Amino acid sequence: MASEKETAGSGSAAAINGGEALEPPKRKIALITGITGQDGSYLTEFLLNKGYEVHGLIRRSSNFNTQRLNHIYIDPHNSHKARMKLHYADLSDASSLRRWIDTIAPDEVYNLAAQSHVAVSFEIPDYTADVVATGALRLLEAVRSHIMATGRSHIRYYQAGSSEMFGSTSPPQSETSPFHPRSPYAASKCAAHWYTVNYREAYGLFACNGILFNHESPRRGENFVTRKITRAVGRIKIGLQSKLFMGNLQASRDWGFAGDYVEAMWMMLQQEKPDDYVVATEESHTVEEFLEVAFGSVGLNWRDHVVIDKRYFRPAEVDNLKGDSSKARKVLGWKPKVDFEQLVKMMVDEDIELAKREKVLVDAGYMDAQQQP
Ligand code: NDP
Ligand code: GDR
Repeated sequence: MASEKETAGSGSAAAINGGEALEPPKRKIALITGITGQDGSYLTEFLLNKGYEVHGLIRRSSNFNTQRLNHIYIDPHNSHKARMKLHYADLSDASSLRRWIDTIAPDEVYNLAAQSHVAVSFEIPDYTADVVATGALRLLEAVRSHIMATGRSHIRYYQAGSSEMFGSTSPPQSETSPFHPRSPYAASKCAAHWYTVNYREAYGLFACNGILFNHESPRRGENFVTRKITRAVGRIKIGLQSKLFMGNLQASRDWGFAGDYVEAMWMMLQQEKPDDYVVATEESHTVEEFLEVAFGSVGLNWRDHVVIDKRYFRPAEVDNLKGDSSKARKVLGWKPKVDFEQLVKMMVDEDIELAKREKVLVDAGYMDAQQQP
């Protein structure tokens, strides 16, 4: 949790200059869409630590969707302490986006919201395009009209792009590799990428595309392959399940740690000029290798538990992603701190602890072993 004494910018809070007290530097204000997601939660922690005031747009759901933020949430009634504020909005609702941009008047806007599951995008293509592609356009337009109305032209915009845009283009993929999307999700991310480039070129908006390769963490959604595996490892080790149903094990991904990747997002917006950057570890592993390391780390053999189920294969697959992030390393000075083995171990360790807590509930009769909280 950030210290309340920290402030954005480089100066101290109340510098004295020749006996004259200066105004404390104003906090920078960030607006994050998708704040309740994996990256949103890490980015919020990162920005709070830098002294920012962080506003997040959350969508209405029938259950609370703020689990990943609970540990940093401070009741807004404690307004002098609460530096993270949440507001209802939706990427499918242009009026809500414009209203909050006008009200919050952010310095930096991070567009992380998305229907982010590739396989699900084949099931709900129309909705995926609306949120991922047109949603980004709505937000860019809200920022542009806010600048036109207020003259606040210093606003900076980050668009969450994806290695999925490269699709079937051979590795290593860099900023100059062609896009060949293989899903409605990836095609929508390509549209969002080009909307962002267009707003930069047409209106001079400080807008950056981060082309991020897969990044994971103990906060990863449970239906992405890494977390699905580490959740199963935890539950199998503790005796709550025995089988794990999987799809294509030969796909290869460049997996990094989400905590490292949100720093690159911020770094992009601190440069003199807006640009697009690939962010990747430059190491690729198959899903099978992930299984091997994750099960192996707790003395299990994945072959004793994994069952291949055709339903998890996709109509079109992305076979091999491995990024070339030399531009981000050179220009931003970014590099990953967590390697593949450390990432897998971090996720397995957390999911073993989670499974132990589930076991207590199962043994007490409060939970069915099949059920996951
Ligand atoms: P998550 O799926 O964890 O989070 C997505 C976020 O978007 C959630 O906060 C979700 O809200 C929100 N959201 C979904 N639909 C809407 C909507 N209609 N209006 C407003 N908010 C909405 O994704 P990640 O954190 O993993 O990824 C962040 C971004 O980066 C996404 O755009 C993703 O496509 C992109 N990306 C991710 C990579 C990765 O490996 N993680 C790699 C490259 C790009 P709710 O909590 O209510 O569901
Ligand atoms: P991806 O992530 O599609 O790369 O998109 P995901 O973890 O879903 O799949 C990675 C690879 O694993 C294979 N796979 C399975 N995937 C899932 N989800 N479930 C399974 O049971 C399974 N078995 C095998 C997949 O076929 C695929 O090849 C993620 C998302 O975060 C996107 O939002 C982001 O843009 C990209 O990463 C970069």
